[in-house]
Amino acid sequence: MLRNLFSENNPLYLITDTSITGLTHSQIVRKAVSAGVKTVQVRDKQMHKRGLYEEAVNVRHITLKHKVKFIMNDYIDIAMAVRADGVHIGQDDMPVEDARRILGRNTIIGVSTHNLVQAMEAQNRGADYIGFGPVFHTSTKYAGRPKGLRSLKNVCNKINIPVVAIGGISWDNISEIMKTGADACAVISAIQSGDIKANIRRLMKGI
Ligand code: TZP
Ligand code: MG
Repeated sequence: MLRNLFSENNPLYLITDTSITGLTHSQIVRKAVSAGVKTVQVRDKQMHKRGLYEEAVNVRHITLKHKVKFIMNDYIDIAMAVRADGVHIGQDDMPVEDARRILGRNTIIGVSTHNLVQAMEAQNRGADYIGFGPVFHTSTKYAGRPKGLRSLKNVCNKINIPVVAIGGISWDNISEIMKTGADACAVISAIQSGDIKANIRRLMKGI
């Protein structure tokens, strides 16, 4: 079941960033969901935990109502408390096996990776999907040198679990991303800079 994580849905994967719009996570999610996004990740490296938990509760209500997948970045406990569909963890977070032991088989675990070795390792350790990037230059976070479309394609060819491309994805390159075999595109600024619904419609046209 988890194998077809993104295929039957819209492959646009929103990651929230409240610093771009000044909106709350749930306000961003509400707009994105009404424009047709089917996977959302709540990501906040600054917010205190109580406030983030309350936002996660709100996002869970919206996403359940609209049958949208809700992935929580970093916080396994918040994900469990609100019954999120999954968590997304990075190279510096706890190993996938330990997250799996806590979360069980039915919770999606995604792992950020930046090269094929990390991607293979995440797959072998039991991740349900990997994020791979940054594919293109991004100003949203310091994410190292862009990996480019060729390495994305190579990872997609060699990895059996879904691959979510990330980093600098916008309406003018999203079709190239999808041609590499990526299963989904994670987008921050190209959705949240300006009119969220219009940006989503434009991105969806490019897929
Ligand atoms: N991980 C790798 S690149 C990135 C993250 C969180 C930021 C992507 O943001 P944008 O604005 O879509 O380039
Ligand atoms: Mg993390």
